[in-house]
Amino acid sequence: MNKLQLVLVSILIGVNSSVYAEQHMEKKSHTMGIQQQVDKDLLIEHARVKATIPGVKVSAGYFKLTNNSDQTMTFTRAETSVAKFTEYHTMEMDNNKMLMRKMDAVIIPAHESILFKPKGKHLMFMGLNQRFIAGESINVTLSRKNGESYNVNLPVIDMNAH
Ligand SMILES: [Cu+2]
Repeated sequence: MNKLQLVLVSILIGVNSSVYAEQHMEKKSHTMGIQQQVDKDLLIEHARVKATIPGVKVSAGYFKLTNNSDQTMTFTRAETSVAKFTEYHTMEMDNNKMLMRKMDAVIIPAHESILFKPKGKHLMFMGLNQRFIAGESINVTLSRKNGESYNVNLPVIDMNAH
């Protein structure tokens, strides 16, 4: 995301915050707690991805992933047809700046969960082929190092929602 796009996003968020806050309250009850049992071993909860405005080619996805198996799961790839690049990112403070960094692997120990959330770990979509419109959803394939992959569905939420 370049500087101009960041400014545009900030302006939009600032101007419409009260309207979006109301919509968020409503939407929240719909998206919170939704569970997708992707596989007998993998549960995804509260999955969502941020809507985009025209011209913005990046977005971020969040969810809670639970490994219900007896083995460590190591995710190394993610793909979707609607973005050129999909990466696992983390956010870290560096000299008082939040920096995003690509994670080569996301490791979930047996019977544990990992949380992707705003200002934390996220699934980064870059080079979007289309706008992400609130109310629609996108399909993403999460792949493990051992070759196993899982199809998950991420509902698109307002860009001000969490
Ligand atoms: Cu990122």
